[in-house]
Amino acid sequence: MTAINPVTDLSKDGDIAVVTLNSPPVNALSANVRDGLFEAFRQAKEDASVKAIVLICEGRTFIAGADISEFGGQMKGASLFDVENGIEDSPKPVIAAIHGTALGGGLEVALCAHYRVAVPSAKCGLPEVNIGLLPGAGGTQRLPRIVGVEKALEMVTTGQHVPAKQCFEMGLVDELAPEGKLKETALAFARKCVAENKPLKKVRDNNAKLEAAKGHPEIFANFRKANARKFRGFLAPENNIKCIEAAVNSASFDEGLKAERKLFMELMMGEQSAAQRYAFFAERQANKIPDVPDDTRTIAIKKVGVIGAGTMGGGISMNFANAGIPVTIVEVKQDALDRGLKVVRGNYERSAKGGRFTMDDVEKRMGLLAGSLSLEDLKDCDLVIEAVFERMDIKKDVFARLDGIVKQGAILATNTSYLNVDEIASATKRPEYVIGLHFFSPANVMRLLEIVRGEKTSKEVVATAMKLAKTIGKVGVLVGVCPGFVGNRMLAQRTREANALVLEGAMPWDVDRVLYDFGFPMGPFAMGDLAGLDIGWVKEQSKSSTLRECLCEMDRRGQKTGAGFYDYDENRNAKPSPVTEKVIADFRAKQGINPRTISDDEILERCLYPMVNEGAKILEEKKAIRASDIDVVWLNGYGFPVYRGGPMYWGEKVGLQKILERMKSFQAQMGDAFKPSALLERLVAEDKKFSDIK
Ligand code: T1G
Repeated sequence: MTAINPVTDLSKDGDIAVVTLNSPPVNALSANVRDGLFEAFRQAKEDASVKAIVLICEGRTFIAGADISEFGGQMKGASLFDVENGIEDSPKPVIAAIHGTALGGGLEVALCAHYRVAVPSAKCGLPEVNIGLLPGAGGTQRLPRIVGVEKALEMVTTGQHVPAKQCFEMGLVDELAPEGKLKETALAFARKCVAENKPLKKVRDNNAKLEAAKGHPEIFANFRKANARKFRGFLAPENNIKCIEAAVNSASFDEGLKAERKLFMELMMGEQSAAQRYAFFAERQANKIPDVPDDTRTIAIKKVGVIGAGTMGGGISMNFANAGIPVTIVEVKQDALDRGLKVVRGNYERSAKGGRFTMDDVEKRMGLLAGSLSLEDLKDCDLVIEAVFERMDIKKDVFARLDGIVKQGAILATNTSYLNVDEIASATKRPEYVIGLHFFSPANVMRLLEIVRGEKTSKEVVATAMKLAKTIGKVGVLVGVCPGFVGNRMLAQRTREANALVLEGAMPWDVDRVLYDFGFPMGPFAMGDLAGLDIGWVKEQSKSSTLRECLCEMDRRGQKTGAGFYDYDENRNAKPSPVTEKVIADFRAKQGINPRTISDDEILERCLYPMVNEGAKILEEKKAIRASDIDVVWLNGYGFPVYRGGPMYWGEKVGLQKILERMKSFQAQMGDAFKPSALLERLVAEDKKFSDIK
């Protein structure tokens, strides 16, 4: 065994060389890894006794891509192209042995090997699009040569991780190894290549699947059309598509490579990829809690109780069933329980119909959900989550009862979206075991989980909740107790301004258009119609005191009634409503408001700058650990466009000085709702950014 460098070993098993990488956490192609690979393959090729070469990785995964943390800096060491050419030009068979994930540059390196062996649990993908890039080391030119143009388009624009079995069926993997037998299988495969003098097939030379797509531009036109909505605002998907087009239309592999390089650099030098790479690390940074070390003891969550089988309770329960954790769902009435479980089954069956999993999986998941009408059935749960009505008295009563029923050492969690978790905890004798788990509706879909740390919540419970978030596939962000925590507290700023702008002269569809064009999936008024304008509305108490009340009183309660702020056709397509226009005109008249024309710029500034300012207040009050956590909340819970990084990242790009000045000017015109936070003032005075806050 020769240590080529700290992360690369070269050894021999008979006449087969084995190049082993061991560069935690994911064997990313850092300078060290590239240098090690380049040198190891050089030596293995020079060694006359070596007849074939196996590339394998230690640790949790095969190479998971280029080292994203190196981007933007001066690249040192061997280039990835040097490494790839050194492998592809080898006169001896090279076999890549894949476990875990072969992603991005990792799959690109594997595609330069002559053959690929993988265990069934492995996955392959080119997920660069998720960080605003594209496979810039030949991936867009080699992948379609194996899997065909249509599948390549899907893989590079979704970044999907394709299971090894599918890769094998597509020819991306040449042999599946039994789990735990990857190295032996790869060595045997290498020996077979030598014994049978197997051809050293280079993926780059295989053009058959490209030929089939030549002269069919409709493949790309149809793909663009089918995905226009999903790719809206993003630059990377289009550049990925162009690369695949170049593979089909270029006269040679090298010409296609040149096109790929140009399209890659366009993205690498752009703002979107910088924002998306920031978002990638921000999501992982959110797992780090300064006073809760990684090795903090956690509580094993083997059995979960959920109180409430409504939309939230059912959605929450599905997350645990999906992770194989049994759930007891408690309701007060049998019909509510039955209805809730029926909705859950319906959700699962829709996913099965969509091919996401089998009907077998539906039964497995449903088998993990038990219904009950008694809290007593929760006594041996490790975690109980209440999703009952948003009223403090009801929640405190539930917690007091749970405290007397559920075993000691179990966690009692509230799904409240803004109530005071400390006050809820005060209803129990175990406040250190009380925490907020704020799921976002639909709870089985939305990735964000605001984890609300109470004053007395123990470190073990915090660590358990953060770990549980990952187990159930959520993005957990630790937040502090305050009205609306982080997400809804900032949303309140935007909602207030959106409504004010409509009273002052904008139309709901103006505000929605500006925020939609900014990159949100929909604006606040369309969102209101979708959710229903009558949430929390009480007919008997309604006094036409807001536009919402006026519309609800007219039974214009949103999409469900065919009209709200917008009018809807039978396919729920929205269009601006003359009825709403009149309601607004009458309402302004009653309020003595003389409408004025409001620019798109003012709409955007009035909706977003107060959010940035509120985020600064949240940081001041230590209700979030870092500005990037606030961005993670908005990226994963509210559809903030990831290519803008999140409200705090975007605010820094706009310039804190400019935001401060505009906030002061709004404050002078419209009052203290725009009063700049002390932190914003200080950062501007010191010419610092949110990321400078320690
Ligand atoms: N570069 C640097 N660090 C990375 C990394 C990467 N590619 N991938 C993960 N990490 C770090 C991550 O920040 C975290 O650090 C730790 O590893 C565990 O990650 C030329 C240009 C592999 C599926 O986009 O999808 O190749 O927080 O928490 O949930 O064409 O990481 O522990 O300090 O996510 O088990 C393409 C990105 C790059 C893959 C594992 N590759 N990574 O998930 O662990 S661009 C990617 C992932 C490229 C080429 C192009 C996931 C994972 P820390 P984790 P996980």
